[in-house]
Amino acid sequence: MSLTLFELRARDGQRYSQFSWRTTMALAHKQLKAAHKGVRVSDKVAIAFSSQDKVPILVDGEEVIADSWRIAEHLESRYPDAPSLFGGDTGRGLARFINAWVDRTLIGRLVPLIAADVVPLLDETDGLYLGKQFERFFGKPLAELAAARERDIVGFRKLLDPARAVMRAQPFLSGANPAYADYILFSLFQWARIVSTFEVLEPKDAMTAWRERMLDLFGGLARTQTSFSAMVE
Ligand SMILES: N[C@@H](CCC(=O)N[C@@H](CS)C(=O)NCC(=O)O)C(=O)O
Repeated sequence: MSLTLFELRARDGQRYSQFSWRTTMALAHKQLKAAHKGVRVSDKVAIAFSSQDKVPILVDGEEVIADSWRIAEHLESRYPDAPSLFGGDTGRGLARFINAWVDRTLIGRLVPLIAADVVPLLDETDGLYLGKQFERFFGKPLAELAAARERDIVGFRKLLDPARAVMRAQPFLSGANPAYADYILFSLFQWARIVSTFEVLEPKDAMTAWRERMLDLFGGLARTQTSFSAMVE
């Protein structure tokens, strides 16, 4: 078995792709080791072998799988004896809801507040590429988006209420232990802490305590291994 994960790398090695963090956490959950290969966001030639233009991409032996959700499903079916990412078909169905909630609701409300902080972490070509992509997507200059963030973060925090209610009752979204639904939500906060010093969560928020628990998982994997060089084997 040989596993390679292709993910984004910033100029100084920061592993800033939020979707790739879902896969990194899923691999750790499954107790699988992978080689991590960094790619630049504007370099589509490096990932042309996957017949699409986004990361994460997992190469598992002869198989090439793109898209974090599809990768999670692949890991679950290919490694059934390792700890489960979903806890069965019902859990998989509910995790799919969390995937859609994060992708369709939360990302669009947090990313614009922090997008301006990402560009200086990239080299010139990548910075221009991603900056333009953000501006096209959110329809405003990055500086304008960032200027409103102290106000707009309040609305984002409110959106977390369903998750916050769960955290008051149990330590993880998935119950007593973390699973893929937690990794999906966590990827957004992990991205934010890698690219920005902006306080997304308030210190006393139950979500902050959950984020700390997530950072502690797998020997502090997400807390310590934010830099690409630390992951190269
Ligand atoms: N639905 C995909 C989204 C992947 C995605 O948007 N990846 C971003 C990085 S976090 C990317 O590769 N962007 C490059 C581009 O859009 O050119 C997944 O879940 O993996």
